[in-house]
Amino acid sequence: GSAKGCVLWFTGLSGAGKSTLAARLSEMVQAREHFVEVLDGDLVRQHLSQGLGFTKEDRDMNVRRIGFVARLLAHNGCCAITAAISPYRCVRDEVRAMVDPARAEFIEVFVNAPLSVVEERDTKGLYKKARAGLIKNFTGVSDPYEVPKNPEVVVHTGDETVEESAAKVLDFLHRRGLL
Ligand code: GGZ
Repeated sequence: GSAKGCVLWFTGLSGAGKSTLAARLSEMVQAREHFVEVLDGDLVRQHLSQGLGFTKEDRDMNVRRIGFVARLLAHNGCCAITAAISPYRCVRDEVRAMVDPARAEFIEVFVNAPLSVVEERDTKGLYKKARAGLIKNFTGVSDPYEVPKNPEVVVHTGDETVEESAAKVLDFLHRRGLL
């Protein structure tokens, strides 16, 4: 494979399909014999960001930590896939700026599923709890989500299958010569 690494930065609402897509893409990249690592929101919050909550300060800290590790991996040729809501544009741009373009590419993937769709699915029942006021500061309900302005890739997980969305991202990596 190519020596250049990448950060595949997924951003989107809870339940939009970031983790599913990250896992599928990881398989596809691995199948092309390229080093790949997934930094998934759940595991990160269990280990790297244990104790952090969902205030703006805590989310920003969480996203910066993920960005720091993703950068280390990508600078060494790995494809680092991240899957956190990362709701604030400013901090996403901050982690983008940490990546040295000579060593790796930062690819922002907007996992764009409308709130109506993720709320209707509500696979974990979190939206219902958020609407009932049982979870405070819930992204999309009582906390902001800032839509990316210039993402490299947009996937519409509300009307695409996982395979279709994953193929879009993989195609982008191919066209950039990263696989
Ligand atoms: C948003 C929350 C919240 C609040 C708990 N707001 O579907 P999930 O459950 O597994 O994904 C969500 C996850 C979000 O953590 P991230 O690390 O991705 O967020 S951030 O990037 O903003 O730091 C959800 C659950 O944690 N969860 N409370 N208030 N999501």
